[in-house]
Amino acid sequence: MPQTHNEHAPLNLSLNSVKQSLTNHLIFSIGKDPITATDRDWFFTLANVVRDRLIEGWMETMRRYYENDAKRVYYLSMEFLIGRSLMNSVLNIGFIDEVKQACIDAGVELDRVTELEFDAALGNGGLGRLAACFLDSMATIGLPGYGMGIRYEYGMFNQKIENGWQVEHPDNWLRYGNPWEFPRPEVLYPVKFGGRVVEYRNEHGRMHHHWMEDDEVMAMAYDTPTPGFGAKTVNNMRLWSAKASRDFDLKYFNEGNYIKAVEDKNESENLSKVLYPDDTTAMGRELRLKQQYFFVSASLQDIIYRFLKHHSDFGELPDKVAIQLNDTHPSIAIPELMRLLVDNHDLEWDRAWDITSRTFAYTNHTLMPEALETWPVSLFEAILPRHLQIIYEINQRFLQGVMHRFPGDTELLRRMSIIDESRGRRVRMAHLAIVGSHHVNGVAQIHSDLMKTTIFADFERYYPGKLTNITNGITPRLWLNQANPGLAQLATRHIGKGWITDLGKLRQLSALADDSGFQAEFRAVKRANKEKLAAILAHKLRLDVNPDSLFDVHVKRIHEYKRQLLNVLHVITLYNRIRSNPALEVVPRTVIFGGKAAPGYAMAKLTIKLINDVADIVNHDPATRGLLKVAFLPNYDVSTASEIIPAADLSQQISTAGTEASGTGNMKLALNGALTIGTLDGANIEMKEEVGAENIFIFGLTAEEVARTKNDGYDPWSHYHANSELKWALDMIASGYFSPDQADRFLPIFNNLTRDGDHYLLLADYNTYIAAQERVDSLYRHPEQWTRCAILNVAGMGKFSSDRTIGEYASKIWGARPVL
Ligand code: 26W
Repeated sequence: MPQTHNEHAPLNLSLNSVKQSLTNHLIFSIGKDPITATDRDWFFTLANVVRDRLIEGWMETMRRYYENDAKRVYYLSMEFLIGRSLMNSVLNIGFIDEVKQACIDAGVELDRVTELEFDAALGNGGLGRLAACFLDSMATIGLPGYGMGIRYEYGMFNQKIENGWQVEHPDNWLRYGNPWEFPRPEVLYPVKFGGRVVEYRNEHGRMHHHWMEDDEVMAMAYDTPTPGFGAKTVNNMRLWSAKASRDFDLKYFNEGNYIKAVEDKNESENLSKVLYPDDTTAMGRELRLKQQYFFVSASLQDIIYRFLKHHSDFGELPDKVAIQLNDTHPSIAIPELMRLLVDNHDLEWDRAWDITSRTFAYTNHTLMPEALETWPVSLFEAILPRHLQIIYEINQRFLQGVMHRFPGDTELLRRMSIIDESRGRRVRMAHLAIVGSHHVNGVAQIHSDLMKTTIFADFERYYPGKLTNITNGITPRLWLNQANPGLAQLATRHIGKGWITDLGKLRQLSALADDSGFQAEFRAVKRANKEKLAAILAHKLRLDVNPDSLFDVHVKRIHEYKRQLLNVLHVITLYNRIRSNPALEVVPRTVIFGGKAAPGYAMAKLTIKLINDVADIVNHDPATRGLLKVAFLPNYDVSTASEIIPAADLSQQISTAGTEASGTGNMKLALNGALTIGTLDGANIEMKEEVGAENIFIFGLTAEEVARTKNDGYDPWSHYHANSELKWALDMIASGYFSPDQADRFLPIFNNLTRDGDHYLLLADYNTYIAAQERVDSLYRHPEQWTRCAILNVAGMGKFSSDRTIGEYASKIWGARPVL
């Protein structure tokens, strides 16, 4: 390689260098005089200063991987929920002090400027944020990991609350430009759609398939450097944007139809226009399938191009490339790689299949039947006719194997088939992903166990050892070091800063759990964080809350299975107790909700309205004597999460047991010193093991009991009639106590929880939930005991670093190693 890469002017992290860059960028990149520069100009200036200092590490990293011929990991995901990058990069590079000082010297208010960055909200929730934490961990441990996804022009909608209702507003996050991305107009791949398949025999008599597509869209790469902690390794996230293909335009231009050509150009560029804001039901929407194939096809072309730069034998592909499918969303990659190998590179089917199935692995993130993707065969036929043929071939060979092992079991074949014949022929993407992958993992132990015993039980029997568990994690860089500098500095003062890259070190804090001096410091940090959040609530909601009250936090997507309504039933119960007993000594509480509802999910949207209507009544009723406040903080996203989580005392993780695959918010809150009130669901179970049963408030039916209860014929009315406080709360909802302007507004909620069967067993768990909340109150009355417990929660979160998670993927699934 030519050694020309070190000839540019040196950049460094010294204060002088940073100050020089700041002035230079403001003038020469932004084109502004310091006299007229706005805060936004300063944001872009700072972003440029920081970006400059990522690039050398980025290039060095890419060279290092190239020179080592390292095995590369491609994390294919429809979603990357990154949030803001400025402070993350500054902290990972490690020059926060210099940046702060340079800003002071330039008269720039850093805190105000960082607020101007739009969140990169290219994800819905847990699955997308997990992908972002994984990128951070891969870079931190030096693993050659590439994020690949879609550069949506509009990310997750902005949620506004109007008159208590959620209203969605478009997220035009690229409006002022994105300083972190590098457009690569030369990295451009065609992606085809539609048409038909022509079969022919070549001169050697071998059958060939030629796909005569009728649409073509170009995928253009945008690269974003993603630094690990210390920024020794700077990995790449490559997102694809749809551009109209020139050929396609020409067809109409030649016919003289200029307007039609431009219209079609717009249409094909719609592919990367918007993120589907739905993580609850898999709607078989044509545009979504096209988005999936679009980014998968471009990614695979790119992966193969890079592979072929130093290899010629596709047999080596599984040794040089691991592709992780983040849920089934990119699982069209399996037939696509088969197509590329068989149709374009002339490999025999069996050899291509061996290569393909040793390259892919699939992560399942949900057991909920309505979220499992299936596509109508007819839609596939119309958009990806060749892929449908390949899926049929995969399925036929697979079912032959099943038949061979379990002769005569046609029911088994029907259940395991990639094609569901029962509901008007649909392609089951999860089955395709399992058959085409060497490993399939769930995201917490209970989830993986349930995966093996319920939805994928047949596959567990057929492919013993293929299904496995890798418990989720979160990055300590964002969720402690950056979001909670007070607690981070406290930990560092006492145990050193090793925890940032080795979270297990937090265990050392257990020794300080009873130390009154440390307790006081710990409480002071929490108190300061609560004051900051109180100021935000005052500013955004014009709501005054008492920072000494217990901050009870429930933040996550709004979904029936996550049971925000169970929390509301507790709030109403508390309200009734306070009102009816003026002498009652209650622990003052501020109950904080945050989360978005899928735009088409009526029950979730009505839940938001109920929370806001309850807040209206409760917050203004003098009978509460200020002891109870309810707040719905709008537009829960990565940035607001970073403000709320450090201020939480109590973390609500109350999904019906067996429904929340893992949860990751549970980990973030506990890492920031909140105690968990939760069910034995998802990663809560493993958190309990780590912090000890005495330091977590567990309640409710277990997953087994939930299954049994449903089996035995669950009757919500029996709970309604057996518990007067529950009945009272439900009747208030039904009768319009909280909606005096429209008495029947919340009748659908009442009906859902009673007449319609209370699918998520809120009423069955109500009693134990209320009892658990009483235990919370009792403990909160003893600040030393509470603080001890909170410290032990922080100390016990080491397991839940995404560094540990990524280490397990690397060794158990990817066969990849850090390249340092
Ligand atoms: C519309 C199709 C669809 C269906 C499901 C889109 C997105 C989904 C995701 C699987 C939803 C999701 O984010 N699942 C969450 O994944 C987290 C990371 O593993 C887990 O911690 C959560 O428990 C799980 O709900």
